[in-house]
Amino acid sequence: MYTPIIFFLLLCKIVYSIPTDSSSLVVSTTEPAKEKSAEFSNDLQVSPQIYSMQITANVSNRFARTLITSRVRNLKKQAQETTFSVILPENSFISEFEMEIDEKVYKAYVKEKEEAKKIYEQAVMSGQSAAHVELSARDSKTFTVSVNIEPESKTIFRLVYEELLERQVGQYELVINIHPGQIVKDLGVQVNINESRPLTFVKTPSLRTGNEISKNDDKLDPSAKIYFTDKNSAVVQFNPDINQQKQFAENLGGNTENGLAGQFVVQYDVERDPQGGEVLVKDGYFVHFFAPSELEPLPKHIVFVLDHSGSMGGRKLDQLIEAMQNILSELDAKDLFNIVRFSSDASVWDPVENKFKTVELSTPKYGELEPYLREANLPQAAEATEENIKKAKDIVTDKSLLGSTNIIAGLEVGVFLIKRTQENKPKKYEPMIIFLTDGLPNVGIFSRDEITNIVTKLNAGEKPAAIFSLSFGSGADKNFLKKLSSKNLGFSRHIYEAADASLQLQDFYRSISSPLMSNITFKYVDGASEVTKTHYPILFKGSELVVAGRTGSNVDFLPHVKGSSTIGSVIFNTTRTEPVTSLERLWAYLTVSQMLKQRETAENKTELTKKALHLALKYSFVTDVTSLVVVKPNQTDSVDAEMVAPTPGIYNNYSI
Ligand SMILES: *[C@@H]1O[C@H](CO)[C@@H](O)[C@H](O)[C@H]1NC(C)=O
Ligand SMILES: *[C@@H]1O[C@H](CO)[C@@H](O)[C@H](O)[C@H]1NC(C)=O
Ligand SMILES: *[C@@H]1O[C@H](CO)[C@@H](O)[C@H](O)[C@H]1NC(C)=O
Ligand SMILES: *[C@@H]1O[C@H](CO)[C@@H](O)[C@H](O)[C@H]1NC(C)=O
Ligand SMILES: *[C@@H]1O[C@H](CO)[C@@H](O)[C@H](O)[C@H]1NC(C)=O
Ligand SMILES: CC(=O)N[C@H]1CO[C@H](CO)[C@@H](O)[C@@H]1O
Repeated sequence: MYTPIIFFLLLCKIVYSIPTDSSSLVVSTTEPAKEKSAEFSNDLQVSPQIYSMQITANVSNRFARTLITSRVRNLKKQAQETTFSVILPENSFISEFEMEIDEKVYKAYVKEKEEAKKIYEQAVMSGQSAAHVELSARDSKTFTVSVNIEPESKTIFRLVYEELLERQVGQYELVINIHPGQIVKDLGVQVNINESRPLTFVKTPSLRTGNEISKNDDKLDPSAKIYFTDKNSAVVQFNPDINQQKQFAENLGGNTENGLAGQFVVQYDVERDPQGGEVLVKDGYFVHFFAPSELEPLPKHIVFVLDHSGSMGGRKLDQLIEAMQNILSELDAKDLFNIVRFSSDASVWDPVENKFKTVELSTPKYGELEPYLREANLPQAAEATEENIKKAKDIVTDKSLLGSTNIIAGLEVGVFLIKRTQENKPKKYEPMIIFLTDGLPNVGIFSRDEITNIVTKLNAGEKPAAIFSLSFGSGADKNFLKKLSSKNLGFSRHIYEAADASLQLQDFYRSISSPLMSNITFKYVDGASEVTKTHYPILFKGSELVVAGRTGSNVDFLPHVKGSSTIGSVIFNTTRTEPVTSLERLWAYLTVSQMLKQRETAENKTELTKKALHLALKYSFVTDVTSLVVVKPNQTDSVDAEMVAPTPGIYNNYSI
């Protein structure tokens, strides 16, 4: 979900951003400052000039706090409008924003959403017009504010956002979007990494557009400076001068006049604990990082449930075929797999005859097909032998497509295949379904809630399959897939319809291809409280599980981790480290994020909203339940001065 951010700037501006899937951003503002006549100004600079943009990020215990400082000056002899726009990672929360105008600082406050919305609507009624700003990057959200700058004066914007870096494929990645919209004389990024464990590497890969996965490209090598201050700390600096900014802009496919527009990325990892992970304790808070380094991947039974309806035709199908060629190659020799296709019907790949066999359903009663499917003698799961993989690679290139999208048929057959393998094979296989669709169900069962309920019920055996859903392009319902996966031990991903779709699919597969442990439970001693999620269905190689909480007065705080792995059921001990910085905000961030995620799919959101709101206000996080309010000078009657000074208590009223 994106966070709409509401701004109230008295007298001059209101900006209400509604980030959309497709990337355009709606911003409503007042009329732009009137250009009087050019003769008043001798300089050729049209818009206000950003003469400095500095971005600093402190990363400690994988928690990043990023500050963007943008200094703008208006060289003209009349007032001009300037827009401060920032793209930030989807999972981050803005926590501070201020503007400095004529040496006076105007600080924004985080407010309950409805409250902020009322002010916004009030202002809209007083007549604001709308404008569009194009700014986009995948998995991101945008923050925009516009203000007038007085003639020959300066304005400084400062924005802080925070996020917990997620470990994927063996590394943490801090992504910094740089989009000043013009060449900036003094442009710099500094990242300070301070970890509790030794750093194994720190890298700065090629700059990215943020919209396509690209290979490393020498022309986009940021050539950033990396200094190791000690074995746990490093400083990364990137200071492209005017010429380099033009060069990068061009190589990223943009207009050199608009300056650098792309992502600067820092990747790193830390030394791992071989077993239970490290527990950091400080000031009554703890954080537990768990990524065991000595486990073998579990064998898996993976069922691909792939949309083969008419809408997949053309480029999307070509990309899926290309991705499947690589994904199939990466299966482990110990794995089992099935391929199910669905369009108007479902069909199952038969490795013996190497063809897809349609599951004939005359008058299907979905949710109760099991007796029928048992009779139908569906093909067995294939072992991931070289021969089977070769056949599968060949058969998936078949491009015959049928009209409709029978999602329930595909999923019910997929869940059945998992269940049957569990009955037939005494050896434990980690059950996984990869479900990909580009559209809405339009045959079989239409109701997405009903499909979710049926599949969840069918999948509720002793060892349910983790269902990973992929929405391909804009035609699929992301919320439905999110709910389906979150109720079935998995998660969903969006595959953007673009030239690199096949790479996106492969990257996704790589992140889940090696399950190391299942049924993982973190055990904490008495006294630990307000602990985040402690049970996880699966841990993948290269990722990490993070649990945070409060320790109370217990000083000998050493938790255990239980779970199943290739060596059977294990109980891991942990090691304890003293962190370099406070853990409180990390704990608050993780707690609020998990509550908001749970809230997305909860039937009754009341209690979760209340709890998330309480913490978001306390720690000043701009989230789905809170908004930012800034009051600029020159107040008018249309606003209650209470909005300027935060009065805790008043804004705890909320409505859904
Ligand atoms: C980073 O840490 C330094 C030293 O602790 C501090 O002075 C600076 O304000 C921090 N910057 C951010 C963005 O938090
Ligand atoms: C990194 O940690 C050291 C102590 O180990 C501290 O002195 C320094 O200020 C920290 N730097 C940042 C940026 O937090
Ligand atoms: C998962 O673990 C819990 C205890 O840690 C155990 O009671 C349960 O039976 C396990 N479930 C499976 C499917 O192994
Ligand atoms: C964990 O510690 C306990 C004693 O504190 C010990 O008996 C047990 O063997 C340890 N487990 C592992 C996996 O090392
Ligand atoms: C949701 O839960 C709250 C209490 O947690 C309750 O007061 C409210 O009636 C519930 N709403 C619905 C629609 O069930
Ligand atoms: C009513 C009021 O306070 N007006 C002020 C608005 O701001 C300008 C300069 O920023 C002042 O000159 C006005 O007096």
